[in-house]
Amino acid sequence: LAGELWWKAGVVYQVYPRSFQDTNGDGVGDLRGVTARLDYLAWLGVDALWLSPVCRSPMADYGYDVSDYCDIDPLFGTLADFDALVADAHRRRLRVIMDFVPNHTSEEHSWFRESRSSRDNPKRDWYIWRDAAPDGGPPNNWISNFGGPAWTLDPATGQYYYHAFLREQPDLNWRNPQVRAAMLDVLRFWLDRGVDGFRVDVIWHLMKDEALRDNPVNPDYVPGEPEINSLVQLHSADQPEVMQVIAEMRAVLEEYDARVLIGEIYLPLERLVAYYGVDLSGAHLPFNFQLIQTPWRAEAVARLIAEYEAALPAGGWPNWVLGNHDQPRIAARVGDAQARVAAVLLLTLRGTPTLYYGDEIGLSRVPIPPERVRDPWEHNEPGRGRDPERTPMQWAPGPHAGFSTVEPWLPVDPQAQTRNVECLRDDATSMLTLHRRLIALRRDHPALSIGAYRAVSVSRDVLVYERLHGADVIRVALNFGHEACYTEVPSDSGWEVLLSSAGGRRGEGPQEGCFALAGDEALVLIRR
Ligand code: TEU
Ligand code: CA
Repeated sequence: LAGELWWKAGVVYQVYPRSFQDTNGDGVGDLRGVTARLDYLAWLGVDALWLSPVCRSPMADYGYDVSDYCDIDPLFGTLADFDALVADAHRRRLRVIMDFVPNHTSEEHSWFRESRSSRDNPKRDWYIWRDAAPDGGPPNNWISNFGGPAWTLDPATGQYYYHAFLREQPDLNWRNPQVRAAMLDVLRFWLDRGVDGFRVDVIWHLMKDEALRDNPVNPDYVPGEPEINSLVQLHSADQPEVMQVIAEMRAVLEEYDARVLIGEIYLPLERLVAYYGVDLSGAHLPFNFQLIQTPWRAEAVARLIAEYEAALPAGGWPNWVLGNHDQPRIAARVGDAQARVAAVLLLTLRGTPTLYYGDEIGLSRVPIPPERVRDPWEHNEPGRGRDPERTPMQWAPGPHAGFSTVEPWLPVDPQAQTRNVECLRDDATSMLTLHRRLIALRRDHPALSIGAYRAVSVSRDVLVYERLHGADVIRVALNFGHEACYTEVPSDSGWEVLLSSAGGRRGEGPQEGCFALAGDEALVLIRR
């Protein structure tokens, strides 16, 4: 796929490097492990891999706390390993997207060490330092996304610093031009090394209210939800000034050819689409997490698709996400059977799909015994931890599922003996085969990758839509229910099954103008 089309027509695959493949026997995945599995990704048929952070980090938040943006953490390997990964990926026509974490650094970054060393240090203003409130408490009421206060008092200089996440993750001050220049240089550093784009962490957080006003109390807060939701994040995120920052990042990418800017944004639809920017000067793909946040019902999903399509700015390219390293896995949310329907949905909607590693083999919530909890969020707010969706990839039966030769950093799924790539790859009805076929269909039929979207119908359980390109019409019928039913097709043309989520049925035609849909089955049909 040439030019900018690659990120429109292609499928992005998220690799969580700690959990993909360990090659040096320390129980943690590494860059050589990713390289060793590139043949698998090429076989699966994806177009790009997005690597969660691999830069130098004390790992308080597993790499989302960077202490050196221009080096690889020794746990993952070296810059030479990274270069080899990019070269090997490109040889297989796979693109590499890096995770860029610009909102905060690690507290161990040299910039923060300098900044905290004294009130008049030249880097003091690189972070957000404020005096205590008159009562000695924090400067405002903002709360950390991981629970607890978002301000930590630094006794040495007697001021508080702001952190939207852990205290080990101080927020950078993006209002400071030196910070901007230094961070944009980080983008160039990796672009020069050949990366094909960035997924920008919490991009909607970069700018905060200049006066740091208190956030209003959320009247709809339900106790038991994450504490962050007890306030409306009116002043701590999604400020209009952030658009200028994103446009500056985008301008750096425009110095190179065919690179992609993806933004991580958890906001309601109407705000999300603002991140395409004025005249599309913002993110190419503001991550669309709406499928994660919408109830798994045919009508709700139909409404969501319609609203999203309607909200997109002219020329803005859509995208869809079912899961990532922060969210319960799709199979855990909707069940194993419906996860197949979800795969068909993700890979046939209009827009770039992002597939989370392991979802293609049907990985679900892996139980984590208390003594093996790794995510700090779980310690702050029990039940919120993200370890169950970050467990090792399952490659083969046998010890540690072929991920490592030693006990991995997180437990392996108890079902790994049968749920693994080796066992599923030649099984015509497996989840893995389903994914591979869907991805192949997208390649074979431009209607599926770049075609237009047309809603057809929705009933209580069945959602039907079409994808159109030139004279080609592909119709998708998804049964969100567990009961068998039928889906009608217009009788003026010949229709046949391209794919069933259950396997088989290829080439089958309608009977009396209908295709039977088993419970939890999705069909992809083509008009001949
Ligand atoms: O996540 C940002 C973020 O908002 C999530 O923590 C979200 O609030 C939560 O998972 C529930 O929806 C990004 C990274 O993806 C995450 O892994 C990091 O921990 C976080 O930023 C801080 O860098
Ligand atoms: Ca390792």
